[in-house]
Amino acid sequence: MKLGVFDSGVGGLTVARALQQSGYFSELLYYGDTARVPYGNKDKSTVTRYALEAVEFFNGAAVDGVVVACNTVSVTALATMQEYSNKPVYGVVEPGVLALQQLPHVTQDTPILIIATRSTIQSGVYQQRLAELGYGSVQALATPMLVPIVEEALYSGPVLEAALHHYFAGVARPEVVLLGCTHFPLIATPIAEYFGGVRTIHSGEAMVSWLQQQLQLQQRYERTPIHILASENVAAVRHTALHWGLTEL
Ligand code: DGN
Repeated sequence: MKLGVFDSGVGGLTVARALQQSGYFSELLYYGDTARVPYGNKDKSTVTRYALEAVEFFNGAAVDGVVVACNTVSVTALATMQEYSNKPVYGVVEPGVLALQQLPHVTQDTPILIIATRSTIQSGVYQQRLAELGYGSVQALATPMLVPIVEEALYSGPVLEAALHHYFAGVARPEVVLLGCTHFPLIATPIAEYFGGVRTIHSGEAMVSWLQQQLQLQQRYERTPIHILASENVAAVRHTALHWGLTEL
């Protein structure tokens, strides 16, 4: 199975890495809209317009489905993308929710913290979904500053520590942190350690597990080459991909 992977920039590379490492896919085609990143603070109509341009691109590409490797796009434009796409489009919200449901020892009273961009938190999509499923102890927090921190490769050290303190100082200790932004797996360990060791949910790992279950994937491939395209500065995206552990570029 060949998959398209769409993101506003480089964050979706964490999802692409999980897809690549899973071995379930024969090929990946990544498209990052680096010319217009970040999407996290843009309004719904703008994000939807950009997402539809990505649909147009993938409609003409030789892939069997498209993963939306961005939470901001998934909460804003997934249904519209599905409407206009000529192949299945998979968003990261349902996989993240399923990963939470399948995490051992999570009950409806387990304290859960969702962190994401401002758009994702303000959309209320995760909060509503978890409320529907009966989770009663959910906090949601916009942590937009963590996106440029990851892009600056500040995966540890004083800048990250200050940002974590800035956002989390007043937050009751959760047991699970749902990383509702595809940049955040790169700082999952410091986030978990800030709270004294908690479990984290990553969009990429969640997507692999969800696709495997939904599509009953069984065949494994020895290699999963990834082709990387971007609306601007593709060399920088490829550089980040290598830095973040993708291979077969
Ligand atoms: N990585 C994106 C997400 O998962 O929402 C956010 C990046 C951005 O566009 N600010």
